[in-house]
Amino acid sequence: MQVFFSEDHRLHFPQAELSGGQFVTPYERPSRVEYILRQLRERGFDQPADPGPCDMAPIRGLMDPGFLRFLETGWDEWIAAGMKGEMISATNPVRRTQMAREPRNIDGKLGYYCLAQETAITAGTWRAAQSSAASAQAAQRAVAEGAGAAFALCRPPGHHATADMFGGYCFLNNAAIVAQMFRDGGADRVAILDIDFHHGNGTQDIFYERGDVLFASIHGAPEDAFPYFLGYADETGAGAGEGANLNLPLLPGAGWDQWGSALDTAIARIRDFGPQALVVSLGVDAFKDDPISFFKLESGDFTRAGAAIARLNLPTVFCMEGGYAIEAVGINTVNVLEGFLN
Ligand code: Q9C
Ligand code: ZN
Repeated sequence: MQVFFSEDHRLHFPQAELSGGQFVTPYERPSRVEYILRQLRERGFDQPADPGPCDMAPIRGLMDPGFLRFLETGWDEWIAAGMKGEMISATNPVRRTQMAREPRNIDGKLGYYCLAQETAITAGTWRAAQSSAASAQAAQRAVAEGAGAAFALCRPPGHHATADMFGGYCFLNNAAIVAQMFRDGGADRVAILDIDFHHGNGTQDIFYERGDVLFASIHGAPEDAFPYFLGYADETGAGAGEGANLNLPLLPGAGWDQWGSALDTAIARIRDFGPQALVVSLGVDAFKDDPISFFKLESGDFTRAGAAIARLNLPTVFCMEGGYAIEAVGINTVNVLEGFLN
C-alpha cells in the first residue's frame, strides 16, 4: 500500500491547548507521526512518498472563501494587530446571539471561524494544514489511477473541520476533500467511514444535504463526548441527503462487542449505498488507553476492523485522523492497514 506523508506537518505545533482550564501541551502533537512512521517501516510498508504541493482548486470548490482567506492570512493579521500569543479564540457566535457576518477585527474573525477553543493557530498552521491535505490528495490520485488502496498520513487531522470552521485539532477536512475529488473524477457515489473515536461533525456538515456522499460514523455519544453538539443517531441527512448520514454513537466503556457490531452496521449500509470509492477517516482514539476518549478497543481489534473494511472490496483512501495514546498510535494505525491488506 502506498503511503503519503509530508514533513511540513511540523510547522504546526502550538505550545498550548486549553484543557480542563489549564494550558497543556497539545495532545495532537508532531511526535504522533513518528510512531506511525516507525511501525510502517518495521512492518515492511513502502517508504512514504512526499505528496508534492497542495492543489487548492478542489479545496476552493468545497470550502468557504472567507474561511480559506482567514486560514491563509489570519496569522499575519493577528501579529499586525499586536497580539503576542498563539491564536486562541475567546468569543464565538453561539445560539441566538449571532449573525452570520465576518467581523473586520482579527480577534472577531478568529471566533467566527472557530468551533472549539482547544485548537490554537500558529505561524505555520496553514502550511501544515495544506501539506496534510496534499497527502490526502496524493493518496486519492494513486487510488484513482488504480492502486487498490493508499494511506495518507495526514497531520493535522481533518474530520472536525467544516467548510467554514476549524477546531478539534482540524483545519482542512482531508476526508471530505478526497471524497469530492472522487466525485469530480467520475464516481457517482462515494462513502466515508469515520472510525475515529470522535464524531466527524465537519464531514457530516459538509455532506449533510447531499445524496451522493454517504457519511457513516462510529463515535462516543454526543451527550458524553466531544464535539458534543452533533453526532446523534437521529441525524440522518436532509433534503437530497436524507438517508445518506449514519451516526452510530456508543456509550462510555464500549469494547469490541459493541464497536465491532456498529462497524458491521456501517459496512452493511455502505454496501447497500453502492459507492465506487471509500474514504476512511482513520482515527485510533477508540483504543482503551487513549487519554481523551472512553472506548475500550484492544490493539488486536484494529486489525479486525481493517479486515472488515477490506471485505467491502472498494478502492480505498485512508486518511489519518486522531489517536493520542502516543506509543500505541503507530501499532493501532498499522494494525488497521495490515488487517485490510491480509
Ligand atoms: N481535554 C481528533 O481526534 N477535545 N480530534 C479535547 C482534551 C478535543 C479530537 C479535550 C478533541 C478533538 C481529530
Ligand atoms: Zn478523535
